[in-house]
Amino acid sequence: MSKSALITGITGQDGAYLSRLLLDKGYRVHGVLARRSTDTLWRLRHLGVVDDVKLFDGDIMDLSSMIRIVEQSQAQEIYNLAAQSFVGTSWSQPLLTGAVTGLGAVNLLEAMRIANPKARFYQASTSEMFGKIREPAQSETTPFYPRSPYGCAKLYAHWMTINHRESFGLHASSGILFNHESPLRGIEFVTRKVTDAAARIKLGRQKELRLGNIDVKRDWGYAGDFVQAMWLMLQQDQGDDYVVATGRSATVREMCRIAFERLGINYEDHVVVDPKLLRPAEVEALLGNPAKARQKLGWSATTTLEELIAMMVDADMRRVERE
Ligand code: NAP
Ligand code: F7E
Repeated sequence: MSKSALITGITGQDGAYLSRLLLDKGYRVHGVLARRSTDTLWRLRHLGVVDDVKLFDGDIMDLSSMIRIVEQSQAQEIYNLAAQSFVGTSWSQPLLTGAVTGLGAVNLLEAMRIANPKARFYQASTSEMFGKIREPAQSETTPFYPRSPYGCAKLYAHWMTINHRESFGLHASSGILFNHESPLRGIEFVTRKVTDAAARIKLGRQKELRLGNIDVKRDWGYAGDFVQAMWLMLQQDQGDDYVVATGRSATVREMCRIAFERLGINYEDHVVVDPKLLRPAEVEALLGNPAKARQKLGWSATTTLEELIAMMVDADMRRVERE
């Protein structure tokens, strides 16, 4: 009998890549589909998996739906990827972010404890928990200092995952993932905003690109690499916490240069810094130390920032040309 997995947030960037990975490994893949008035299946369609996954109506904020779905899917592995994941929005909707991104994770942990305590649990934690960094390279032992309602909500979910592991013996793991991107990244995140704009500018559909703070640094990797680390965590004998990162960081400015150069354009001719896009509190610099993931999981990032941005720019060029 093939293994069964349940993914919340299956319609998001990581949910689509994780679905593809698990289906390729022979899993039966189940997902939670939160009701929306617009089409959210485009990523699953793009990767050619929409007909291969079984979707259940539900919402991470609704405990009863989570209990039913955990029961019905009989999943051995449960991946909690559902979140209000855009940091910018978390200041305008802090309570919704807390309910979905924080309490939502606990709903799912409780659903698993009630309906299927033998399953293995993955929590999508984040480098945003490090926020105002306490060490130049952040590892599993670096103290946290979140800087946004999103970071605070994720920190609650992170500690509740550890607490459920220690209190009830659940096989629960938390992946502290640094920024990871792809052609399936939401357009509101800075890499996709830049690669989409570079393509539009190249094709004469747009003239300028307005950004916020372009001197911040991020450790950017490829989502296709990062979902493998999620799976590896649930193959270990014990649940644990792991930093997943590339170990290289670059500024938004540098990332812009790479993207525009791919199309033979100088970013300085088009990028405008707009103070209206600055965040109320900023995470100035992030750099992950993925040594534990390398040693214990045998995982390391294989896609460079240049390769990642090239992949995204090329995909956006094809898409904008078709429009
Ligand atoms: P994403 O593209 O924003 O996907 C978020 C998913 O959550 C979507 O499927 C969304 O459904 C779903 N969702 C939102 N509210 C929900 C609700 N109330 N009930 C059920 N589902 C709900 O995020 P991502 O980039 O794939 O990231 C996956 C997870 O990793 C998130 O938890 C994110 O916070 C975390 N993370 C991401 C990164 C990164 O760099 N990408 C780094 C660290 C951690 P709809 O499609 O219907 O909106
Ligand atoms: O911002 C700066 C912005 O929105 C990156 C999520 O997946 O990764 C993501 O969160 C940086 C920030 O991602 C613009 O101020 C400048 O410093 O792409 P982002 P994020 O906030 O790092 C973490 C790990 C997650 O867990 C989150 O779910 O870029 N920036 N100008 C801008 N950012 C945006 N979005 N738009 C701008 O115009």
